[in-house]
Amino acid sequence: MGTLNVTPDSFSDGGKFFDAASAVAQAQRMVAEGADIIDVGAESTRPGSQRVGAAEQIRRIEPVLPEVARMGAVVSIDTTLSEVARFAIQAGAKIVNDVSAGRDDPEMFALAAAREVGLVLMHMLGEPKTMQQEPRYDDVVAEVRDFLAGRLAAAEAGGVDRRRCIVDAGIGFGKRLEDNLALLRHVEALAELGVPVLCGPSRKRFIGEIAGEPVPANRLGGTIAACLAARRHGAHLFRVHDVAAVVQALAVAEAIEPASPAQRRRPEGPPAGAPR
Ligand code: HH2
Repeated sequence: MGTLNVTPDSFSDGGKFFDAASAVAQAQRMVAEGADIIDVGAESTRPGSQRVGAAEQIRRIEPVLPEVARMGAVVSIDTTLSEVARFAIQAGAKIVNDVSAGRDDPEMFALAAAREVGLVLMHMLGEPKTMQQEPRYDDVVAEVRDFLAGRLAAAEAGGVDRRRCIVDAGIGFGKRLEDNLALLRHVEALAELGVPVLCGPSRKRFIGEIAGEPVPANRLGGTIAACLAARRHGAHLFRVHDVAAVVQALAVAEAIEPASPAQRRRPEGPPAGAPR
C-alpha cells in the first residue's frame, strides 16, 4: 500500500503532493514500483494535528482520486468521515482506511456495509491532537488486540462483512517507543483475529528515536527493518511511502523465507475491497 498524502502538513511529505499534478504523478510512480493499493489521504493525523473538515478533504482529493482509480491499482481512502468516504467510493475507491475504526463517524459502518468496500480498522489512543501526551498501557499488545476485536464486532453489528475488514495496530498513534516495538514483535496476536493485518511503520518517529535520525525522509532503512520484522510475525499489508525499496525487500524476504499460506491468502472469501 503506497501512501499518497494530498496535504500541506503531513509529517514526512507535507506539501510535496498537495497539488493535483504532483499527486497523480506520485501515484503513477508508486503503481509502477509495485504498489497494489494507493492510500489517498487529505488530512494529516500526525501528533498534534488539527482536523480537516469533509468539504476541504473532498476539495483536495477531487482532482486526484478518480485519476488514481483509473490507473488500475486498488484505491483506498484514508479518512474518518463518511461524507469523504462516500465521495471517494463514488470516484472509485474500494477500501476505506478509517484510523478512528468507526468511532469518529457513526455512519461509517453503514456506508462500508452498503457499498461492500474493504474497511481498515486501526487502533489509536485518544485522538491525534493529544495522543502522544503520555500514552500508557499495562499490556499494549492485549489492549490493542482487545480494542480491535471490539471494533471488528462493532463493524459486524453495523452490517459490515468481517471478511472485508483489515486490522492495524496504529504504529505511532498514542504509543511510546516500547509500545511500537512490542506491537511489531507480536503481530501474531492481531493475526489471531482472523482478518488481514496492515502495518504502517513508514518513516515514523520511533525509527528516528532508535537511529537518531530527525529527518523522516531519511528513515527508509528503519522502515524496511520494521516491515520485514512485521512480515516475519504475520503482517499481510504494509503502508509505506517508499514503495520500490520496500517491495524489493519483501520480495527478497519472500524468496529466502516464504510466508505461510495463511499470510499469503485471505482466511476466507474475496480480498477486502474486491469488486462484487
Ligand atoms: N499512519 C498514518 C496515516 N494513516 N493509516 C493506517 N491504517 N495505518 C497507519 O499506520 C497510518 C494510517 C500516518 O502517516 P502519514 O499518512 O504519512 O502522515 P500524516 O498523517 O501526517 O499525513
